[in-house]
Amino acid sequence: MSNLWKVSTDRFTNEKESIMRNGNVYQIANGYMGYRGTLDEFGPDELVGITLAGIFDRVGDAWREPVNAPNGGFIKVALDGREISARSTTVKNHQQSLNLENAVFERETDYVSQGKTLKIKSTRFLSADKPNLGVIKYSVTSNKAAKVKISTGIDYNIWDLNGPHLLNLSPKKKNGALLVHAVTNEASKNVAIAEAVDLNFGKETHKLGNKKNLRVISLDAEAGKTYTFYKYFAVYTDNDPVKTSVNEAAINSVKEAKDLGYEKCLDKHNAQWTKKWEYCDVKIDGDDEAQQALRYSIFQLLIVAPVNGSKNSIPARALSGQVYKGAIFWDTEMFMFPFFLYTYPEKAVELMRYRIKTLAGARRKAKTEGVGFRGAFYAWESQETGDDACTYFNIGDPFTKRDLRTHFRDKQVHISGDVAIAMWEYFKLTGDDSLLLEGGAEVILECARFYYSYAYFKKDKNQYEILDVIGPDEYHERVNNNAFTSMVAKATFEIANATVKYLKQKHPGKLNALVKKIKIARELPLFVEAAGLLYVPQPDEKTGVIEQFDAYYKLKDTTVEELKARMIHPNEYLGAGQGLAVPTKVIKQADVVMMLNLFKDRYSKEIKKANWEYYEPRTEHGSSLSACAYAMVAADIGKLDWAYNYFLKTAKIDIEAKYKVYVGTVFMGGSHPAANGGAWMTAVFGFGGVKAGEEHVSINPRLYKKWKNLQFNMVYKGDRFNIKITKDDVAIIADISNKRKHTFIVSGKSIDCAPGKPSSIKYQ
Ligand code: IFM
Repeated sequence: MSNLWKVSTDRFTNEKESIMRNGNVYQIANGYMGYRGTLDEFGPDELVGITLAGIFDRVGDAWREPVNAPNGGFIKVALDGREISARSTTVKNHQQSLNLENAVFERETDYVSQGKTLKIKSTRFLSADKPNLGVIKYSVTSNKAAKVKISTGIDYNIWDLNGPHLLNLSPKKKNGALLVHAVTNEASKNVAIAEAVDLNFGKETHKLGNKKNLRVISLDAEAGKTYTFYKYFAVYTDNDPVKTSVNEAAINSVKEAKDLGYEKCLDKHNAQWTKKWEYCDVKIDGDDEAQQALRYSIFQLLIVAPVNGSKNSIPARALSGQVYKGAIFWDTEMFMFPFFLYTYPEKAVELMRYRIKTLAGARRKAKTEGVGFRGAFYAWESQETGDDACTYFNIGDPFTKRDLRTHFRDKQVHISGDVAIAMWEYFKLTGDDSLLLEGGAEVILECARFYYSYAYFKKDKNQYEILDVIGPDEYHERVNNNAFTSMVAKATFEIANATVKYLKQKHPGKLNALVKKIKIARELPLFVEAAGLLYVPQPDEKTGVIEQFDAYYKLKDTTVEELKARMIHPNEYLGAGQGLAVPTKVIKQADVVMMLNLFKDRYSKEIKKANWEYYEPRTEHGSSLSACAYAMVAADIGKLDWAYNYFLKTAKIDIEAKYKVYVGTVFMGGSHPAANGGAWMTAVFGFGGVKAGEEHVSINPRLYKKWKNLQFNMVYKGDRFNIKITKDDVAIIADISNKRKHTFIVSGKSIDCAPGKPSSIKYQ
């Protein structure tokens, strides 16, 4: 593989599905917005999307989803009066690429029209330095003298799944900048996009019409001469802390960028990217395929990391569009958060602040869901307020087109514990208690409170049970004693107890104030009792297998293949009321295996092996979250070939883009940041065998045979380390700026890593 920092193609396939998939593969983003990897001249038919983070809207009864902004990157050329587009003009050559080093998208296309060849070249990036800003360099060259017309500006024909979200779209030209202002349908939030160009050829006129605010540049192009211009666009909404108005902010932003110039904007952007990769890259020596897939996965996470101070989180389909309502699921805490926690804690904290911000919504959900509960029941699909965007009928039946009742929203209660676990991990691994004090402790106690009110106490058994839930395996709804969920609930009680203990010692005044504020004093001893008496299904004494939920063993044993052979429609959903998997043991995704990975220290290798071997043939992997759990546990139990295959499956999901695009009647064509996080976890936790705890970091390497070495950086308790694992040893370099010495335990051998001192230890 030639360049492991690039993803590229030299083909344009004029077919909607390919354009859709490429839109995901080549997307760029900067945490504030995503820009799909579409061509400059494209519009809503080609699914151009500039999806904004953290601003949502609803139209009528349709699903609430993130707002897509008008496209300030629009550029279309006409050659001798004929419009040029990859959809309608002969494409002689086409190349497009995504540079993973700095999230820069480039395309170069040679078009043939009326006997002339027109070369279009463009380069675009969304600034990592100024998150509201997008920058484009664009050039045209005709091989023969020609009349060239370049129409560029803002296209406010917007691709929406459930829109239109922007009303009163009003175009303007002000002091040389183009502007489109609009308000969101539901909350009347202001959204503005401005555009400016730096251009020194042709004659410019202003043109409005067909939902476009354009400048049209006409020129008599000389044969073979390249005409280049620079374009800046900026998006502002009421979510931004603007001093004047969103209009002013957007216009000022593009003017400033234009004054600074393309190269300087790019330099600043690149400097941010250098820092990102310095923290987050993972090097695999000896396996280019794995290296590229993993780097691409890391890239996917980096482009959607929330902007500092935004208190935003990462949606399950990132910023690749409005799929899954742009909502935040457990995907973030369980699959993406570990990557940020170990490499880029300033982003991890943002993800947690989002959960603090949405605690009120989680409280509302607890009160109103089912019979009404106490505490915090986090939204299954969370948007900006934390109220649940998940509907009770969340999947459509492709046969009848009727909506199917699903219980994701009301019964997938493990979500609250997933949040509490991440909150506590942040404290444990950073040693920074400020997050606990700014609301994290409150989140944890409210999650424990929720589970206490959800649990049943069975007097005859003297145990608490968590009944009527959905575990990660969504094909089996409303089950009792799901091992994963119960274990997460138990851990939540333990974490709540540990939080109280810690605050009592270190911040007694703050603890008292919190206990008073949320009136929880009477419940605290109950959490201690529940942590001890909560029932979690245990491994069978003979087989070691843990029953996924009560009476799972009574279901029909069949194979995934047999089940799939019975499908009538390629998109039919296997769960909900009547799905094919419901009466069988076939599960959608890792469930018990997910639990064994999450709580890896609590189970022996034998138990992990028994369960992995039992559940693996029964898992359909109908969710992109599944493969990495099987990969990590496989690595843990020494099934390295299996681990590797599952690793590639999770790591290649978005670079290969072969995923299904419909489940039931729901469009799912977006990217998969949870699987991307799973790829990083499999490399570092799985093959690297890294686990950071309260006292030390342990490393139990199990390098894959193809890999000569695995190298990565990590942060622990605020200090940075570079770790290189070879076949025989582990070399650790503690950064010179580290504040203190830390203990690493490599395959059972303890090693003290002092600032600036390289240490190496043989593990074979
Ligand atoms: O959170 C997941 C869930 O586990 C399976 N269905 C898709 C969701 C979003 O990725």
